[in-house]
Amino acid sequence: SKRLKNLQICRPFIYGNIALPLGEDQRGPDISPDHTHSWTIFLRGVNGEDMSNIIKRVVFKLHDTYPNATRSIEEPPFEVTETGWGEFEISIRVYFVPEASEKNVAMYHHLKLHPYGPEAEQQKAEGATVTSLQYDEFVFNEPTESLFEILTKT
Ligand code: SLL
Repeated sequence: SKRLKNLQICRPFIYGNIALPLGEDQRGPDISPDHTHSWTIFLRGVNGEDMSNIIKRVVFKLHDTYPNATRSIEEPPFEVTETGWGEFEISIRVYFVPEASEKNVAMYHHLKLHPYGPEAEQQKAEGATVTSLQYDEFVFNEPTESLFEILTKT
């Protein structure tokens, strides 16, 4: 559809991971004995919205040590939960709904499992959840009329 000149629309979002040390009681037979953490990588709106009005699919590319390392998530919530032992870089590629006529965008997130910094010792002792989040914005320059309608619809 037609593009709206001299207009820019931004949509903030959050992406990142949470991780939790695996307790002995959580280790089922299907969890490898060398795995130390369970973690979730996700992308969502700043207020927890799923953003599926503008996002068609999010592809998370995990480390090659994972089976089927490319995880394509076609429906919200756009997230992957796994267990593992190591930190690595996750590539995240976002595909927008066809109405948007926007190119996909890629970003990277360093999966964080281990606490560090001033609170690290206490967090380790408590087995606390580790969180690593980043704020970013999708910037749509001269959006299509259809994308504009989607974004301004209440
Ligand atoms: C490195 N940082 O660069 C390391 C890689 C890989 C993590 C860490 C195992 C998954 C599985 C897992 O946690 N991989 O067993 O399926 O060399």
